[in-house]
Amino acid sequence: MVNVRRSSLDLSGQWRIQHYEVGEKRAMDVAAATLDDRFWIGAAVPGDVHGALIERGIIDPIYFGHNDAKSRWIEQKEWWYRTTFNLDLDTSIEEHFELVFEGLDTFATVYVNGHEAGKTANMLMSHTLDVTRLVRSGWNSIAVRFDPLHLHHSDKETFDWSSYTKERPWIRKAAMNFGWDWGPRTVTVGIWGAVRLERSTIAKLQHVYARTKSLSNEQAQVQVTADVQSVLSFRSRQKRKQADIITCDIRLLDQHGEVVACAVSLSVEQGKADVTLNVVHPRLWWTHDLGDPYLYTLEVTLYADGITLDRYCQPYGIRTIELALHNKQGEGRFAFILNGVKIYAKGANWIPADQLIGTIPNSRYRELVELSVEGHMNMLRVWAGGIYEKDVFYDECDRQGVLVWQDFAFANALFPDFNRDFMHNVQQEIEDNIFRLRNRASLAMWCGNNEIDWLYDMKTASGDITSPFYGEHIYHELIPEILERLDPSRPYWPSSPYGSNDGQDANDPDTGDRHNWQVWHGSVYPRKQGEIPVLDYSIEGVTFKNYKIDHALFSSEFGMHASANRYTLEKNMPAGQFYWGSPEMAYRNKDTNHQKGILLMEGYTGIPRDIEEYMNFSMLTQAEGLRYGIEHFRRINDRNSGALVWQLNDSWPGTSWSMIDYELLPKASFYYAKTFFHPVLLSLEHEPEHPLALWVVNDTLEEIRGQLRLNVYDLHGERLHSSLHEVKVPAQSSMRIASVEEAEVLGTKLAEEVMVELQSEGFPAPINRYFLRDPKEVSLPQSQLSVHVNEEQQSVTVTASGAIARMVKLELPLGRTRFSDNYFDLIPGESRTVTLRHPEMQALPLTDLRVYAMNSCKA
Ligand code: BMA
Repeated sequence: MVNVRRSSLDLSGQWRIQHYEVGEKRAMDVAAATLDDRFWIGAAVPGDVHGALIERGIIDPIYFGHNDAKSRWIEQKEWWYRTTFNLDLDTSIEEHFELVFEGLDTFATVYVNGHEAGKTANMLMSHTLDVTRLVRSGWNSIAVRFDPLHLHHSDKETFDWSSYTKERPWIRKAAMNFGWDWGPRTVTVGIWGAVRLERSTIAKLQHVYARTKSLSNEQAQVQVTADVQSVLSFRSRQKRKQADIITCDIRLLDQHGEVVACAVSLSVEQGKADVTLNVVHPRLWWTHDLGDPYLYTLEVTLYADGITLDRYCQPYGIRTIELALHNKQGEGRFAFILNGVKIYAKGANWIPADQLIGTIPNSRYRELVELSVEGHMNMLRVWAGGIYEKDVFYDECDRQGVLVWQDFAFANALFPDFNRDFMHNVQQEIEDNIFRLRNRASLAMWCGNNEIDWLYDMKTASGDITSPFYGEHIYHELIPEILERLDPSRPYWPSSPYGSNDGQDANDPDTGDRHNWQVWHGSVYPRKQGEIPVLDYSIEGVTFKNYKIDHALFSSEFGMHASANRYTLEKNMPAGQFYWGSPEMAYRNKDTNHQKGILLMEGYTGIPRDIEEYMNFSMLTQAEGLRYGIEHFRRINDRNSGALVWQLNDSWPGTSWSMIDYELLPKASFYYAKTFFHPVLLSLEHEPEHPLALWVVNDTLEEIRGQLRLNVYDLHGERLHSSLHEVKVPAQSSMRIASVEEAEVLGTKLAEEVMVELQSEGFPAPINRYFLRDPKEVSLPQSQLSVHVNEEQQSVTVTASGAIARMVKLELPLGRTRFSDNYFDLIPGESRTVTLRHPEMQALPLTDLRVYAMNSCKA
C-alpha cells in the first residue's frame, strides 16, 4: 500500500490557558515561542474556559445554584491558549502546512512560533490557516488569544430587535450563549473544536461532493465531484518541467468492503474530477422506522504520477430527498419525500446539548439520538440559536436513521446584512458548513432562520421595529444563491415558520410550516400580516386543547414546560431549596412569564401545592398535552405531514419545554412518545359530552388489517364495556374506525369515573389509554403498588391493586438511567416489568429505587 502523502497531526488534547486584563500584556510577549507557561492552567481541547476552570476546581460547577452568575467575570477577560508540538520536516519535498481549527469561540488571534498567523471572528465554522512559512523542524508552539466580546460590539450599532440581548447581531456565536428562554447566559470562550496540523504535497482533495441523482430498485446514480487544490508554490509550479498528472479513483464500497461502483484514473482537470457512479440494486438509506439506514463507504483517492497524495473516506447513504409543497391536486402541503416515499416527520427540536458546547462528550450525542430513536422520532431540527452541530451528531443521525432539518444560525434578531465585512464573514460560515455537511444522508433540508420573517412582521405591526428588515438579504438572496452553487441536491426553506397566502402571516396554517405558540405563549390566531399581535394569557388562551383548531401542514414547533426529574433538580440546588416556589426553582425557569405554566396546569390538573405535585402535574400536562396535539396532527395526516416538538433536550438543569432533562433523564412526555409517535397509533378523539371517535393512524408502508378493541374500566379496574371494531387502514393514512356515544360505554358511571383503553388485535400497536375528563375532575381512589425488584436482571415489576394507578414513576438517584418504561398507568391486577440500565454501569444499585404513582403511597 502506497503511503498517503497528506497527513494530519492531531493537536487536540491538553493545552494551557491563562487570562489577563485587556491591555495588561503585549501580545508578542504572551505569544512568544519561548514563554514559560508551565504554571498556566491545564485545559482540554476541544473544550472551553468554563469547563477547564470547573475541572481544576477554580470555579464552582456553574449549574449548581446561582454559580453561573458568579462565573460571569470570565467573559470580561482576555484568554490565552498555548500548546507545543514536534515536527520532522522532510526537506526533500515541498510540503504545505495548514493549521485547522474546527471551532474557535470567538474572536481569536492565532500565533505560530510567536508569529501572528491570522485572526478569526466566527465560532460557527472551521478555520484553516496556511502556516507553511511558520512551522519548523523540531519543537513548535501555538498560542491563541481570545478577546472579550465587548471589544468587538460595544461601538457597534444596535438594532430594534435582538431577543434576549442587544449584543448578538454582529457576533457570529451561538445565540443561546447570551441566554434564552430556557437557558442562562453563559458566554463561553475557547477552542471548542478539534485542532490539527495538516501537511500535504503537490495537491490535496479540497472538497468531495456526493449526491444521489436518481434511483430505482434496479439502479442508483450517484454523482461524485472532487475539488482538487494544488498546494505547490507558484515558483515550483513554474520550475517543474512538466505538470504532474493528477488523477483520482472514486469507489463506493458496501459494508463487506466490496466495491459496488467505481471510476479509476479519472483525470483531474482544472481542479475538478467528476463522475456518475451507477450502483446496481442499491441498498437505500432509510429512516429507522421505514427501513435500514444503510451506509456505503465513499472513497476518493488522489494521485500524482501514481503517488498517492490524499484520501477521503466517509460513510455515504444512497437516498433522494425532496420537499413537496403541493399534493397532486395542487393543494398546499409541506411533506418530505424520502426515496420517493412521502414520510410523516415525527420528532423534536434540538438545542445545543450543553451551555458549554466545547465540553460535551461524544457519548451525550449518541445517547440523545438513541433516545430519539427509542421515542420513534425520525427527524430532529437543529435549531438556529445553537451551532451547526458537531460531526458526531450527524454521524449518529446517519447511522441511526434520523433525518435532520438544519437551520442556518440566525435566530430572533435583525442582522447587519448591509455591512460588507459581516456579510463576508457570514458567507464564509455558510459555505464552510455546506461543504462539511452536504454529503450527509441524514441532512434533509436547509432552513434560513428561526422565526425571523414571522416575528419581523409581528414586531413591526406592534411598533417594536421601525427599521427595515435587516438580515432579509441573507435568507432570501445569499443563502439560496450559495446553495444553488454548492448544494442543489436538497431543499431550502427560508425561515421557520414560513409561507403565507391570502394575507395571512408567515405562520399561516395553509402554507409551509407552522409554530403553534397559541398553546403556552397564548398567541391569538388567525392573524393577518400587519395586524397587531394579540396575546391571551388566560386558561382558555394557553390551553393545549387549542391544538385541535390548528390544521397546520407541518408543525415544526409546539410544546409546553415540564419539570425536570427529581434527581436533576436536587443535584443542582442548594439544600433547602427543593420546594415549590423556592427562589432556586424560579431561577431555573428562564421563560418570560411564569404565569403561563400555572395557567396551563390550573386548567388541567389544578395548581400544584408542593414540589411533588409540581413535578407530577407539569409532567402530566406536558405529556398529555403533546399527545393531544400530536394525535390530532397525525389523525389529519392527509394534510399535516410532520410534528416536531419544541424541544427535545436541555442545555442545563432548568425548567423548560424539553422532553429529556439535562441529566438525560426523560420526562413523562418521552415515554408517552413511545405511543404517540409509534408508526401505528390507536387514537381516541374525544371532547366531553361528545362521542368517542376511534382512530387508527398507519405510517407504515403496509396496509393494516385487524380489529380495534375498545375497553372501558371504572377507576377500580372493573370492566364496564368492551367492543370490537374492524380495522382496514391503507398504508400511510389514518382512518376513523368507529364512533361510540359516551352514554353507551359508561353504564351507570359518570365520565370522570372511567378510563378508556384502545387495544389492537391482529396487528401490532401499543395500547393507548385515556381518561374522559381532565385530571382535576377525576378523583382517583388510593391505589396500592407492589414492587418486586430483580437485582440480577436489573428489572422491577410493579403491580397495582385497589384502583387504577396514575402515572407510576420509578426514580433512581442517578443521571442517565434508562428505564424501559416509566410514567405509566396500571389497572388493578396489571403488572409491568421495567428494565433498567446505565450506559456506563454494569449493575445499578436498585436498593435506592423509589416507585410510586400520583395516587399511591411511596413503595
Ligand atoms: C420558539 C423557539 C425558541 C424558544 C421557544 C420557546 O420561539 O424558536 O426561540 O425557545 O419558542 O419559547
